[in-house]
Amino acid sequence: MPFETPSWVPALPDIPTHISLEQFMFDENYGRYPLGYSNAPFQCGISGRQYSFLEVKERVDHLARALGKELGFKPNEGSEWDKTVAAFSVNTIDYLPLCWAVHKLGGILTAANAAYSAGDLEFQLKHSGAKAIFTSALQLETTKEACAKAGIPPSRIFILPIPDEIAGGISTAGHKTIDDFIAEGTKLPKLPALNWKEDDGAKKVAFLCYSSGTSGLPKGVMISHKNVIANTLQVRTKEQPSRDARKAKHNIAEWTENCLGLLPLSHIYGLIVIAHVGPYRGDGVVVLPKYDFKLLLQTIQDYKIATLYLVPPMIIHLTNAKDIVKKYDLSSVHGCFTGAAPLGKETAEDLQGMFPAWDIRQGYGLTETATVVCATVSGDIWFGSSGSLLPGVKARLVTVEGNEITGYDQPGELWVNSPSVTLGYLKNEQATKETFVEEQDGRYMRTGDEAVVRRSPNGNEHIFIVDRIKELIKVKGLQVAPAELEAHLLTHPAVSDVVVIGVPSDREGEVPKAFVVKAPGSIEESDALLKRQIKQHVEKHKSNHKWLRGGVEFIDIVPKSPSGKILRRMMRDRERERMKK
Ligand code: 4UW
Repeated sequence: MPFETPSWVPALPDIPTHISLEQFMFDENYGRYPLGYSNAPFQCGISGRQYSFLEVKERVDHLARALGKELGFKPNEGSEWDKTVAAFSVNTIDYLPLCWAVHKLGGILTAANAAYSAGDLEFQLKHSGAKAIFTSALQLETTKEACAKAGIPPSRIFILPIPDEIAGGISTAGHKTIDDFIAEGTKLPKLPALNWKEDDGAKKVAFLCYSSGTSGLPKGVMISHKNVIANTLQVRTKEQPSRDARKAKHNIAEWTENCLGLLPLSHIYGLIVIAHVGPYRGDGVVVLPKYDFKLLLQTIQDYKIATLYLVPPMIIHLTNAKDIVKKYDLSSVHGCFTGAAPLGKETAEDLQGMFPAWDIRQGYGLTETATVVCATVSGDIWFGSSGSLLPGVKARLVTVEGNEITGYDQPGELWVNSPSVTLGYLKNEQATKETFVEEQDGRYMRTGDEAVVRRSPNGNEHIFIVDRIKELIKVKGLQVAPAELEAHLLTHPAVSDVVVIGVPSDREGEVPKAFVVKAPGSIEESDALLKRQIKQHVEKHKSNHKWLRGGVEFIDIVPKSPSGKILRRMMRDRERERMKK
């Protein structure tokens, strides 16, 4: 028997499957907060620029008209795969309007991490078959380099504007901006609505986000319109009772608030939890394009932010900087939500000591489950726990031998069934088959995470993520695939074999470390020089968060199974033992 959602969680409403995400976000028939009363969905935390929800609706409409004309995309013609547009930008208030305009055309938005190197971006552009790209001034050079290699002409590189103080004077002249398109769109005829039938939204892809899954290189996760609609409704439904309680406590009829849009909107946490759930329930997202600690504190104070969405390294930053933090008025905050990597119990307690009134909550999820599987909610918080299951989710715990665990406190791999479980990996049937499995009671995603279920003092079943079985490394909550770094390191002449693992880091959660077997010819060089060269080989070609901050160590042999598979876990356990000493 799988684990299920507690009975006190309200039932999930019907999930519409004949509409696109854009319709879901703007049409009041699907349960959203009334458009006219919503906060501005996105407001720039630096310039203060914002548009009301009704204005955003118009901007999306005009953008879709002009973009459709420019790229030859029509809402009801051609496959969504021929209408893929990439976004490669720091956070801006235009990021989501761009996504929704692409959806209005029946297309796919592929979101690339703004920290990507040209090589990383080139891979995603080629793999996704993107036909055009929107980028910001900061990423323009990298975009040009990647597009030249991926066959996207300069005329298809468009700009998402960012505040001048962030753009640092970089010129984007010669490239159309989103505002140019919107101005043009006001003069173009209205587009026909999408003519989707029941279930089309369950099959059509809205977002293509990249994740390495349980092993290997980054893969394109096909996220349907239904997946995102489902997760938005799942989170909203589970949180509704605590929001209603807050409304009652403050004796107000309506409740909208500001939340923090600092985490990358290109990552599933930002894209779904922050940028869809927030605006759908009428909240405003205060968007920040970069992580700067004092700017963050100032923004919380100035914009009276109520909900913080953070990752554990940022919480550690807060608890390590008590003297700075207390100079700011953070009294507007009532909730701090964290996920993407484990938040230690001690850190949560430390933060609670600083802010006794805050609900310090944790959510767990994956790109492949678009997004949240379980989360703690106000009134049911247990530090260390990732909370109980969202409505519509079933979970199994399975041992290495394939036996199902139905009791408490016994670890097993977490398998998840949910309407938000995605369609699979693009052009990778093997990985899709291994990761998404049909069981008698539905389709499950094998998460590659080890979990236990525990019963809380108030009788609720909570999920604790206790370890990672899969290869993934999480640096500040962002994915790094060891196999990608290993393949790259093997191209260095001094490396004859290599294994990369994640090692703990206070600042970043985890960082990659390479264990290298030296190539015979390279033995002459000094170890220090070789290590530096190997690190630089990564720094030259890979995004900053993939750099070997855990160091390089030389070893004689990479431990492998008889079939040649790297025994990564053995390396990791060995390293953990060494660090304990
Ligand atoms: N504890 C331990 C956690 C946790 C975790 C994720 O890059 P992806 O594919 O996706 C994410 C999703 C983040 C997220 C999900 C749900 C949610 O509520 C929230 O907001 C607070 C954020 O990061 O990486 C997925 C992998 O990240 C690890 C785990 O290994 C998972 O398979 N992970 N959340 N609370 N580990």
